[in-house]
Amino acid sequence: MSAPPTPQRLLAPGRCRVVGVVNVTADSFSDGGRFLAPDDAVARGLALTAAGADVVDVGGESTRPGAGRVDAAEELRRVVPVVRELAAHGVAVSVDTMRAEVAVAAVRAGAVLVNDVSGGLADPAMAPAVAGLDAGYVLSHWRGHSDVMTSLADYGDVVADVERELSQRLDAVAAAGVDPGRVVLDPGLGFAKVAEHDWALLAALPRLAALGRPLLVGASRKRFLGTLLADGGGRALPPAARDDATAAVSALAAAAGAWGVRVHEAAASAAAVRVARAWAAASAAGERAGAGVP
Ligand code: PMM
Repeated sequence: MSAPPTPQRLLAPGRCRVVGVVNVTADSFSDGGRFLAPDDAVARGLALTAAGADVVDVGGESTRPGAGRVDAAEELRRVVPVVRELAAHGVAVSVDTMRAEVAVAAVRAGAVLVNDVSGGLADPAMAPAVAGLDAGYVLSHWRGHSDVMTSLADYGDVVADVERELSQRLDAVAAAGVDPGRVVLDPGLGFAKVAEHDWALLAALPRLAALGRPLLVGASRKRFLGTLLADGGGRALPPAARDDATAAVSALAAAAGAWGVRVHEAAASAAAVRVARAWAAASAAGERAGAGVP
């Protein structure tokens, strides 16, 4: 059993990482209730790792549209034992939380990445807390909690607005002491976004990469894939049937240079990012040969 990678090694440029999701929740939109028992959550994390996940993202609070919040004590109770056990197995663990208190406890239990979908906005203590931790920080674009976010999907130019708001948050967390070199940015697909916003942001990954930080893409099983693949009667494809489309996004996100893809099923996305990598390597070799470079 090897030790989990350091945050520096985890964030180093190179191949696109597969971040497997373990929701220790009763009400997440695609897997709520399946992994609420700690043993089931740990087994799921190990299965994701065996299927090719580089990181396992453990969350104790659902962020689906309309969801209410769980209290901090319950979130800690759900998350910390699972993080500790997976880290003890050598798994690189990320903690999906908006609370500083949970982030600190999870890193003490062995997590190497704090995944904050609120980008530090939900808890003013988050950025100062992360500044004191030896962990990476995923900063997502976010405008408000799940109970109100649908009403906040109002943009002039979604790409320009998300780019500006991410950049402002990056500056804010840096001002609170977080080393920007430890930050991964995430466009926050589905968070105060409708389908056209999600597609526009995926298409703009190269532009968002110009913010100078690695990018994480969380498209897995999201609504915009369900509506794309709706049946003839206009009924969205259900979440559990969206994994093929998710893997297609993983290939394209990896080809666009994403640092990572956050997914509920790891095997197909792990294959997809390897295909993208082989394709990119062959393209680069072809270009060198065309230019006469040995
Ligand atoms: N989406 C969900 C939860 N956490 N974290 C990041 N960084 N990016 C995301 O897009 C994201 C996230 C949505 O809920 P789920 O856990 O049920 O997929």
